[in-house]
Amino acid sequence: MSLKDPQFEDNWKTTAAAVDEYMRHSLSLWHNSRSAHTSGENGLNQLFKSMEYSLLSDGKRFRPVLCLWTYKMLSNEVSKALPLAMAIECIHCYSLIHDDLPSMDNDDFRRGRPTNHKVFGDALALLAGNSLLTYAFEIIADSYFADPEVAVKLVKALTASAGAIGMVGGQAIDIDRQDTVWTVNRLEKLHSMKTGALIALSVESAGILAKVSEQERQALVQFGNKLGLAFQVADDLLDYHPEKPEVMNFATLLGVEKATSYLKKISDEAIQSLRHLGPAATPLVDMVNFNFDRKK
Ligand code: GRG
Repeated sequence: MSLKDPQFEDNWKTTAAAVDEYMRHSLSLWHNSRSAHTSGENGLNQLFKSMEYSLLSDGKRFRPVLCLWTYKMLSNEVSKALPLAMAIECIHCYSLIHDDLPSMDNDDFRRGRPTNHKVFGDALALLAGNSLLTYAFEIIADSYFADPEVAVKLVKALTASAGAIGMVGGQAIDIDRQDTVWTVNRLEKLHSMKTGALIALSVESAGILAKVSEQERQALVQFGNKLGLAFQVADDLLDYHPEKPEVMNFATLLGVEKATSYLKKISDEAIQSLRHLGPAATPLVDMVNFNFDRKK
């Protein structure tokens, strides 16, 4: 399966376009509802522009699409999960803005254009990341307040995945690079936290919204963890440059051939973990296969 498969490409593009449309509309409503605060305040206007610059830029929307397809598999509709999918993309975008900063990876380009701090400066980029993170929780509260139990469970899942025992913790391990011996187990741990947690969250949170049983939720988490790791291994293979190998890269550690077999193994395991769901899980199986073949 790849984006060259017309049916898959159509489904992906349609879902990603719905996410983009929803995010554009919601952000604009949100911005307008705060116009009393922003009028005449250049700093605030710049902050909103900086948030918009990153959130509405040209990403794959892997996490929101995964969240929406999981929710659709469980409940046969998608619209209720759109705010959740947007909240997850807000957290993802904040992490990319902060990861690109000079004090982290110091990158100049992201999603085919200059990084947020290159356009708005380091300080505003930091604030745009902070605002996108808090905005994610405002979206959850505003959209799911009618079902407080679901809203609280979502907040708990989001904080666990995004915080110190999830993505931020993974980033902390990542920046502590000195005299460290990297094994496959340690790389798995690092990447399961740094990249995998938000991908697993995209699946698990859809389950929470659909009110699945605890047993089903655990099965979704297991699938999400496998897919999250597979996403990072695919990323490492795409990012591997033998002339300047990165130490924390599965392809550097294992070699390209073994890293590809490892990716195949965890992709197969991810697909196996969906077997009990039957044909309803086909879109998620397609996503695993898409990740295996992806070129960006
Ligand atoms: C700074 C708190 C903090 C966390 C940073 C996610 C992350 C943690 C850093 C990103 C570094 C990176 C490039 C990791 C590799 C995997 C990854 C998350 C790639 C970017 O995600 P994609 O490919 O990007 O889904 P798009 O742009 O398509 O959304």
